[in-house]
Amino acid sequence: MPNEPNLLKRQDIDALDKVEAGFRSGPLHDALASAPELERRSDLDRARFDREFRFEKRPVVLEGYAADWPSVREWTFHNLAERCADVPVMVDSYTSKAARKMTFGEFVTLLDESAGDGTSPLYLQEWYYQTIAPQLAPDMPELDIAQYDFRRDLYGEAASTNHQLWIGQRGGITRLHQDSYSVDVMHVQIVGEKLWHIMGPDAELLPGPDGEARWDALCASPDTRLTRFVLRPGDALYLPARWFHRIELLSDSIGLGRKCLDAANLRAHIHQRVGELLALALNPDELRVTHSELFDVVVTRARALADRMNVDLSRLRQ
Ligand SMILES: O=C(O)CCC(=O)C(=O)O
Repeated sequence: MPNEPNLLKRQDIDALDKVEAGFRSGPLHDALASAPELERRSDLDRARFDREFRFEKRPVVLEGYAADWPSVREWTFHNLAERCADVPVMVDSYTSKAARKMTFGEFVTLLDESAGDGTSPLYLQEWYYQTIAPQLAPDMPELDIAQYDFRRDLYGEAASTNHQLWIGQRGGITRLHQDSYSVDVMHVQIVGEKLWHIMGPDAELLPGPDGEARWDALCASPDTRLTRFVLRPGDALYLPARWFHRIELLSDSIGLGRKCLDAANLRAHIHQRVGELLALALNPDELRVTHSELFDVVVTRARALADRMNVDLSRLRQ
């Protein structure tokens, strides 16, 4: 432990298991109930949002901001299943042992059959639906507050519209993490409710004198800025780059995640992207061993980016 001053920023599976265990029992779990609630605002237009939150890098829930979206007004698991019956999806993709392919129709049938049977909740995480189920896109119109997303200028239209749906059963969890590449998170709740715990980018998990992780210190430290809130249908969340977040489904739930690159974070974004590509190009064998869980993800992301940017991987220049 003394050599691991900040478990929160470690990426390996053991460290992530310890972090998750801290959320389930012990001092962190006990303190979470009294964490302050995130500010909720229903009076923000784009200019005010920019001024009071984005330029200040302050998270906020924009209450009811997407309440008139067709998806928020009309979607149910079953009407989605009728519209996407044969679309292939990868369920529980975040848990390598549980990950499995099925059609969206089969996924919804499985949700019905397994509800309340005591098995692990099913979660279709990070579903990039736009290319495979484009019929859903008009139900989730662009947010005007997200127009600052610089990825369109950097990578082109297709690469910038990689929004994801998160569809799962009550009890499903997305573990504490930070999004890569210094992008802001925008998340719209469509169906059901989700509990979010967020922590500032400077959150530190320092060992105490006995060498054990001091979870209680995590709650008390102002740098951590541990905050909680429930996202309800029609709510939109703005979470600035590098904030940690952990999500728990309070009911069966559908949410839309989209990322925004703030031009203010461009330097950090490019640095991380280029760093990752250089590591892949120059050090693949070692990375495969030291980052076995992450390696394939990074390669897949790099391939998707090349594809969306029309990069011919068999050529050096074009
Ligand atoms: O809703 C979830 O389970 C996770 C969402 C998330 O991590 C995101 O939108 O960045």
